[in-house]
Amino acid sequence: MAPTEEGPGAPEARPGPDVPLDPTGNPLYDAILVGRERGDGQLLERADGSTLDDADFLALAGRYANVLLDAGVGPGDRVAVQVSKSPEALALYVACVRAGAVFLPLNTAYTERELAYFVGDAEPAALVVDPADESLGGRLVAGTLARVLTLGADGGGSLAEHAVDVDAMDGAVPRAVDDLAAILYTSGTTGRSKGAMLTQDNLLSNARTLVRAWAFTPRDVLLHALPIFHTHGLFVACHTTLLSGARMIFLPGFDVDEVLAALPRASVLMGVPTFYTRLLDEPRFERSLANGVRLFVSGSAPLLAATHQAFEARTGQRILERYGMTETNMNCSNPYAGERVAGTVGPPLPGVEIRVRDDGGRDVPNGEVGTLEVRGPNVFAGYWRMPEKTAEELLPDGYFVTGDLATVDDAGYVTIVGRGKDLVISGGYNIYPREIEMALDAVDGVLESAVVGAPHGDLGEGLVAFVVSDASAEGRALDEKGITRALEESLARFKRPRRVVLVDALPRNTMGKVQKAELRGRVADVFAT
Ligand code: MCA
Ligand code: AMP
Repeated sequence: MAPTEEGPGAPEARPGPDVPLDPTGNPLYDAILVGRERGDGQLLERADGSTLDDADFLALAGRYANVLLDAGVGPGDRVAVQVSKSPEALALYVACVRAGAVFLPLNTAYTERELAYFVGDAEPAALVVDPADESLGGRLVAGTLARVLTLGADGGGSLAEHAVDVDAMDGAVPRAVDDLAAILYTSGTTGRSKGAMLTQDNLLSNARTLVRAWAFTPRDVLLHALPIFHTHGLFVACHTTLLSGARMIFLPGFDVDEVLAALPRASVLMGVPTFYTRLLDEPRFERSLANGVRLFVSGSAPLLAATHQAFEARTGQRILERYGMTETNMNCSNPYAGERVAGTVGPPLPGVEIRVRDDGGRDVPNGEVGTLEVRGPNVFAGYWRMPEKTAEELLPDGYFVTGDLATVDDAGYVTIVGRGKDLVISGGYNIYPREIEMALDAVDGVLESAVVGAPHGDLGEGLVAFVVSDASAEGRALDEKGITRALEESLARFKRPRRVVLVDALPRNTMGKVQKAELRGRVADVFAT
């Protein structure tokens, strides 16, 4: 399907000139400057009501950028960051852009063992962690030249201390559009995480497309309750705001009381489906609270049509569902003006091409299921130091194989009907069962395991592990609690199974492959209340 100039219902709002008053030669930073010049000078409001304006934010990012340069971070060097969400953490992202560095955000839930893999693989020139984790940071970079800096949720730490002594960077380090701006790790079916390399243009082109498609203007106030270590919270939410001159209410996370209190001051909410089910579970969430919100966006996981309908019944508003990936940013979106069809993710965004193919690589007709492939300026540059994996998923003609199963209808709307890849999405976090199975199999007394997702009212899917104990490991009585405890060191909390079922054997087909569909059937109701 060819790209369209305009998305369906694309609004009149235009981003305006692309060059700031004082261009720096760093396209992403110049776009942020243009955006901020368009606004009213305010950037965000914190949960406690205090505010941060553009001038202070940009000056802070400029000082952080010089601290990074002084720490030996050069253009193209990775800066790995595992810190709490805060305006200062966002300034650190912008500092990396200005310093020409490659921003590498890490989930705050990751354990030392998980972090060791990312740091070893990415070889960052600097690692920024919470002040309480300074010695952990030291262990992670031991034997390398990488510098450890700290940044706390309150903005304190060694980054801030060094920043006092330096001037703000004048402008930014020039970059080309195909230079890397970020690496985001995404797990894979083999259990080994892959670093998706995102260029300046990948991020910029998609952000500009979204600003236009979702009609962002400087009058918007985005209620930001997502984490900022993933594409959704960092690029989709922050870039649309930064580039359009809009403002944010910047909350540390999704706390239903804080969200309900802030909603009347917001014009846009972006969230994973769990945000919407949690709001609907809350009797205080009344239509009047949503009256000033012009756009509710959902993504990162399937939004049940029932949730879409219940939300409309409660608020009179139709959630706009969109579809993206770490490797591609956003690919498809229901229209801003036009019909938002529940259960679909809408047509491809302007500039994005899609095709749906069968296992033999042939295009399937509309209405038939196949693997979704996407192409466009949003598609990443490949996996960090994994040329073979890149070649498997990024085809010679530029299409990226998403691994999602989809249909397209005659109006061009895409429906994600399933996943060809063995993936569970829990509360918007992707979990690849292979990684969990590898951790389980390493537990003393476990012979083998299989992990599946089961429907979960709050999280969409919850993890269930089937475990076969090793009969030869005498005296090792395995139980659910012991197994879960044994995973504490190796896996972040959100990746630990919520149920462990001990079985004598795993069901296998004649080829010896574990029949996960059968296992899913066994636990379809396990989280039903
Ligand atoms: C927290 N826990 C979880 C999850 N989050 N367990 C499984 N799945 C999760 N997603 C753990 C906590 O550690 C805690 O453990 C227990 O579950 C209950 O925590 P609770 O307080 O209920 O959770 P929360 O802190 O309120 O978090 C739930 C959440 C959060 C708000 C849904 O997970 C979240 O913000 N998710 C958004 C993820 C996201 O941004 N995804 C975008 C990826 P214990 O009980 O032991 O203390 S980007 C992407 O996918 C693409 C590009 C796209 O299209 O956007
Ligand atoms: P990630 O690799 O973390 O960026 O997650 C990307 C995956 O999330 C996609 O390949 C889809 O499987 C899933 N996803 C994202 N948005 C949606 C959506 N609106 N509906 C269904 N699945 C989605």
